[in-house]
Amino acid sequence: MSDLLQQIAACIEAGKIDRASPYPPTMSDQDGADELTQQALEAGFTVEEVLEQGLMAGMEKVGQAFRDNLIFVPQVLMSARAMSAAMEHLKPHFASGASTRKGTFIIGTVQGDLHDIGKNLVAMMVEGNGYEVVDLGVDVKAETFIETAKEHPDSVIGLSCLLTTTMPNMKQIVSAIKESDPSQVVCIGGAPVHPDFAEQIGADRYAPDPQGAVEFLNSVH
Ligand code: B1M
Repeated sequence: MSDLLQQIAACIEAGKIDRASPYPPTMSDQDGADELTQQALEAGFTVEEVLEQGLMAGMEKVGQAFRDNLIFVPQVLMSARAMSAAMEHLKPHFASGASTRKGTFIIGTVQGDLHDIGKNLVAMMVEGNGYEVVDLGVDVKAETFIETAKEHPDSVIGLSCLLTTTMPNMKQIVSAIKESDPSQVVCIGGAPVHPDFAEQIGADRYAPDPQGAVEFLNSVH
């Protein structure tokens, strides 16, 4: 793997946002995820290479260290901030430039869950593939999804969830959406969920990744 992509992964792992950031002290006066991502794109690395071999590779290590109690929430938050700063550089590369939209995708992380990096990636890629995206953010209640869908007829709702403890909330939200409008199409995703769970809770589709969400939307529209 290239040095530059390894450096990006190291910045995500260490929570080094940008050159100006004093955290971590061992990396002061060095470029952070922000500058290095820009440099990688300018050097000709593809968005996919930067995302997979840089950002996601770094975040994977954060996840392992967090699980093993080697790092704690404040450090993970710094990594998340570094990742968000880097993702800002990827956004323009996903922009479709299409003047007419293929449809509307309403996305949010379910109630009780504050993880938004994966959800933001899905939103970015779906938008880049020609859909209008209404991003409701994190900790979103069933009523908010339902009210927003009423404002956007023929939309598809996407629910993200990263915690096993918020999977029951996802179930409750899908039930409430379907009760309000049985024809409302709902797609779910996130690390702990799987196709069988989608079927059990009455969601129309499980998407394993952003591309899966795009493919599902293309099949609906
Ligand atoms: Co949290 N956290 N976290 N965390 N966190 C996990 C999820 C965890 C697996 C870490 C671990 O123990 N190894 C663990 C969950 C364990 C479990 O449920 N079994 C965990 C925990 C326990 C917690 C807290 C409870 C910790 C605590 O307080 N003691 C707490 C909960 C807070 C809450 O939500 N109420 C918490 C807090 C946090 C931070 C706030 C510090 C931070 C989030 C910051 C943010 O998002 N702005 C954080 C982070 C960063 C993580 C890890 C390290 C990384 C998550 C991430 O962004 N991954 C994570 C460990 C891990 O995942 N390895 C962990 C990168 C992202 C691109 O991947 O989100 O999976 P992901 O998205 C993927 C796919 O899942 C998919 O596409 C994306 C791209 O491929 N996808 C969809 C996602 N949504 C989709 C929707 C779709 C389709 C595909 O269609 C609609």
